[in-house]
Amino acid sequence: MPHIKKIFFRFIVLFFFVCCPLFAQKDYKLWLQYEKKTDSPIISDYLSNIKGIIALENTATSKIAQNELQIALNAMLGSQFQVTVKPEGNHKIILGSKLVLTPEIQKAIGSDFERINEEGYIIKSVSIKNNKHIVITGKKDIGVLYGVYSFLRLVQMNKSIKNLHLIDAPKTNIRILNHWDNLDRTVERGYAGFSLWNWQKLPDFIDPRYIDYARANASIGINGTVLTNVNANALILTPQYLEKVEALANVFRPYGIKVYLTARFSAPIEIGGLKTADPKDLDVMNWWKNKAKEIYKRIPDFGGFLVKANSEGQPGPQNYGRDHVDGANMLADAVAPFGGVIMWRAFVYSEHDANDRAKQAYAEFVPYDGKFRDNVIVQVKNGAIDFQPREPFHPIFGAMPKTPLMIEFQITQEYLGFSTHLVFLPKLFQEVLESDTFQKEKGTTVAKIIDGSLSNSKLTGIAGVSNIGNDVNWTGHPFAQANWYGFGRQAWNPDLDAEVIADEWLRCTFSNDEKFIKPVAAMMIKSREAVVNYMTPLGLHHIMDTGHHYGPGPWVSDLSRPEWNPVYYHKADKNGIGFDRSKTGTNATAQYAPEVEKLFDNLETCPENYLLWFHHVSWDYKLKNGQTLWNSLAFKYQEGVDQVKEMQDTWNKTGKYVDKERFKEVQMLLDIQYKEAKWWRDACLLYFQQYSGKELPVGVENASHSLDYFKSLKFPFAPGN
Ligand code: GCV
Repeated sequence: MPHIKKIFFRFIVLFFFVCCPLFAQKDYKLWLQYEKKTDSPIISDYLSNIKGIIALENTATSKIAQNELQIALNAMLGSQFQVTVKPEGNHKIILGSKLVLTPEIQKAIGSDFERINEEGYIIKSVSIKNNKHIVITGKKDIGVLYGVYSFLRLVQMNKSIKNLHLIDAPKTNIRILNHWDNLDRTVERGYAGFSLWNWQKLPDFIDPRYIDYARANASIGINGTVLTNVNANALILTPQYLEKVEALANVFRPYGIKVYLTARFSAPIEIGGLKTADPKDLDVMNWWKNKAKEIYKRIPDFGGFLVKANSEGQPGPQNYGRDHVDGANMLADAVAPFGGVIMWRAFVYSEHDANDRAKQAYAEFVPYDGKFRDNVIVQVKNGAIDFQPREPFHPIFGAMPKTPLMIEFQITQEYLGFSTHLVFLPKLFQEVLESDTFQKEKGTTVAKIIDGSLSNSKLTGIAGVSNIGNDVNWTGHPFAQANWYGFGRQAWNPDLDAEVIADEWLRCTFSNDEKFIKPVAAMMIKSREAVVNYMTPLGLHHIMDTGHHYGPGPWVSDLSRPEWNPVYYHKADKNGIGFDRSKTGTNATAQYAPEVEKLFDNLETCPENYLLWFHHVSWDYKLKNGQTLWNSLAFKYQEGVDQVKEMQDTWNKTGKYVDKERFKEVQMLLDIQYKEAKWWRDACLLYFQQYSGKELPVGVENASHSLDYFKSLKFPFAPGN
C-alpha cells in the first residue's frame, strides 16, 4: 500500500507540474482564447464560408492582422487556412486597407468609407465575379487590424458570418491606459504584481509579454499607453531611459499604440541642471523644447505628456507663482511641432484650502476654460473626490465647454477591494458616461462631452488607470480582466452597454453555453451595486482605511491632511450622517447646471444613491422605502453581503463550464470577498451605531467581533501603497 500511495503521490505532483502551466495559459490568454469549436453545425457553417485568406498588404500592421486571423481561425475551426496575395477564388476573407483594394472590391464597399474615420473598419460580405468574399477593410491598415479582431469576436461568440455588413469606428481619439508604474517596478495602486516594464533589461531584452500586451490592447481598440506614474520621476526623460522607451514604442507601434510619458514639472532642475522650472523662464521653455526634439527623434509618433502638477505634493507651475494654463501651454508649445499632446490633470485639492475638497478642482479649473492651447486636453476624474465605488459625475464636465476634456477612470480597484473583489466596472463607467450634465440642454451627457460630438472637438479621449501587472493572469483577479476589456470597449464607444460587454467578455473568455452566460453575466452586472452596498451605500464615500484604502476605516481621524480622514466625509454625529453639500452646507451643488443642482440640492429629490454625498440626514429621516435612514443603511450593508453570497452560489454552479484553475481561483477570491463584505458591514454598522444609538433592524446580522477588534486590524504591507 505505501508503494501505491507513493506512486499516486508522484502522479499528482507530475500532473500538477505538467498541467498547471497549461491551465495557467488560459488565464494568460485573456479574452483571446480561440478555443476549438466543438459544435459541428457551427464549424461546418463557418468552413463553408471561409476557404482561405487573401492579404493585399504587407505592412507590419497588416502582417499582424493576417497572422492573428490565420492562427485564430485555424485554432477555432481546426483547419489549415492558407494566406495568399492574389484576389482569387471563392469564400475568401480579403484583408486590405482602402488604397490596396482592387477597383471591384472598392466598388463593392461603395460609400461605406465615408462613414468611418482613420481608425474605423468595414466588414462586408461581397460578391465579385460570382465569387463570394468577406472583405475586412479600413482607411488605414490599423482599421483592418481592428476589423480582424471584431470579426474574430463574432466567430468566438458563434455569431453568423453570412451577409455581414459591419461599419464601426472609435468615437474617441485617445483611448489610453495610464500606468502608475514606478521605475523600480512597483506599481502605485497596483494589485497584480510588479510593473510589466523591465527597465533593467530594456532596451535589448524584449519580453514577449510586451507583444502580448500590445495585442490585447489592440484587440479592444486601445491606442495609447502612458508608461509611467503620474507621481513622476524625471529620470524617465534621460537618454538612458528614453532608449528603453523607444524600444517599447517600437514594439507597440504596429499595434496602433502610441507611447506617452509623465512629465515631472521640476525635471529641468532635477535632470537639466537649471535653477528653476518656471514655465515663463526662457531657459526652461528651451529645455522642454529640446527635450521634445530629443524624444521625437527617437520616437517620431510619441504621443505626448501626461502631467500631474501641484497636486498631492507634485511640483508644478504654482511653485513659481504661475498657473495651470502657463504650465500646460508651455509644454504644449514644446510638443506641438511634432503633433504631440499634453494631457493635463485636473485632480487638484489642497490642505491649505478650507473649502470642501469636492469643490476645489472645479473652482480652480473652470476659470481657465478656453485658455489652453489646442493640443492640451484636461484630464478629469469621473467624480470630484477620488474613484469611489459611487460618485456623482464631476461637475467640471458640465462647465468647460471651450476646453477639450477627457475622462479618467480607475480600472485598478484602489477603493473597490483591490484585485480580491469581483466588481464589474463597466457598469460604473456607464453610469458616469450616461449622466446628464445639462451643459447645453437636456441630453448633454458626459459621453457626449468627452467624445467631442457636442463641440466637434478633434481632441477627445478616455483614460483608464491600468490594473495590469506581471501576475500570470495580468490583473490579479480573473474577472478584473473584464474591467480592462470593458474599459477598452467603452473607450471605443462610450455608449456601449455594460451588459453587452459582459456577454462578449464571458463568451470570448470562458464559454458560449447559455447556462453559463446568463447567470454569470447577471452576477457581473450585480457586482458593482454589491460593492457599493457593502462599502459605501446611500452616497457614503472615502471611509476606507488609511493610506492603502483596503477595508473599512470610518473612524480614522488623525491623518495630517483633513480631507484624507474618513470622518471628514461621513460627518456622522448624534443628529445624523452625511456631507451637507447643499445650499445649507458647502453649496457644491451649485457647481452643476441648474437642472442638476435643483435635483441634488433638495433632500426630497436627491437620488438616494447620492443622498449622503449631498446631505447630512437625520437618523430618523424616512427614505422612499418607508424605513428610517438608520434602518435603510443597515439593510443596504446586509444586502451587499447577501449579494456576495449569491455571487458565490452562482459561481459554485459553473464548475463544468470553466477550467479547474480559473474556477478555483474565482471561488477562493469570492470566499474572501464574502468574508470582507461582512467585515465592512460589521465594522461600519458598529461604528455608526455609536452615533445613531439604535438597534439593528431585524434581518441584519449582528457583528462577529467588537468595534475595537475591527479598529485594531492593521495592514502595513498592503500592496500598491
Ligand atoms: C497616483 C489618489 C491615489 C494616489 C494617486 C492619486 C492621483 O490620491 O490614492 O495614489 O496618485 O489619487 O490620482 O494622482
